[in-house]
Amino acid sequence: MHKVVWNAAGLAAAFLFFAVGSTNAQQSEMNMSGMDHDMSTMADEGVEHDHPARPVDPDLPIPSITHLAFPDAMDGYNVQILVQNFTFTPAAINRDVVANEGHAHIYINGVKIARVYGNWYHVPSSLFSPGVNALTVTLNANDHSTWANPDGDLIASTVPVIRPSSGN
Ligand SMILES: [Cu+2]
Repeated sequence: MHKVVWNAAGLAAAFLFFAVGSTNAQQSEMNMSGMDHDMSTMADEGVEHDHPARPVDPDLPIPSITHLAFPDAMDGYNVQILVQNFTFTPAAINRDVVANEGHAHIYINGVKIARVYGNWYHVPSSLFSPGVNALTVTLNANDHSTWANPDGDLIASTVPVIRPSSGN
């Protein structure tokens, strides 16, 4: 099973500071109960159903991803995607798969909202549900399959994002 794992510190930071760092499935096995567990399950299902997992080449440096969500002064969040051992290659979309290259997908609560060709993306608040949402970013190959670690975990990160009750 692919897992998107939550980080307790990240969840707390979402409430306190609004701009939060992502968890990395490779680094965190912290398990929490209740709401965040439900959200990670939702995100996980959406990712799995949309695009099959594709294992990375174990002989190359393993790609990794984290992301940050900064509240935008006008609306929604600006998402900064930080990758290692990975190159965004939008010109090669839908062409042959190349190791450690491709693009990203963004999901809210397990539902894909966009294909992303670079390090920044704006998500309008209208796409979020009221309250806490799971904002997930995956690394994808040119054929849209989702890159996975040799152990089978999707190369993805998830942060909790709050849609304030006053926002629309
Ligand atoms: Cu894609």
